[in-house]
Amino acid sequence: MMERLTLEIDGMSCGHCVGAVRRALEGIDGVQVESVRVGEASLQYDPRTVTTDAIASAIADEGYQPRGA
Ligand SMILES: [Cu+2]
Repeated sequence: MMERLTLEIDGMSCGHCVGAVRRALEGIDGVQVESVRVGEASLQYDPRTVTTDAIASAIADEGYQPRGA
């Protein structure tokens, strides 16, 4: 069963940021990206495979600051 998650993300400003966040999310097992735009990402994830903390960490590793995870 997939769960939905929408993250607000600080520090994104342009298409490069959108691409970086999308690539980071697409690289996580158990994550299905729905949409990424400046300041926000929506996705579905499998809680048996991945935690919201791991998802937030992957975004933080790219240099952006997720909120609400
Ligand atoms: Cu940018």
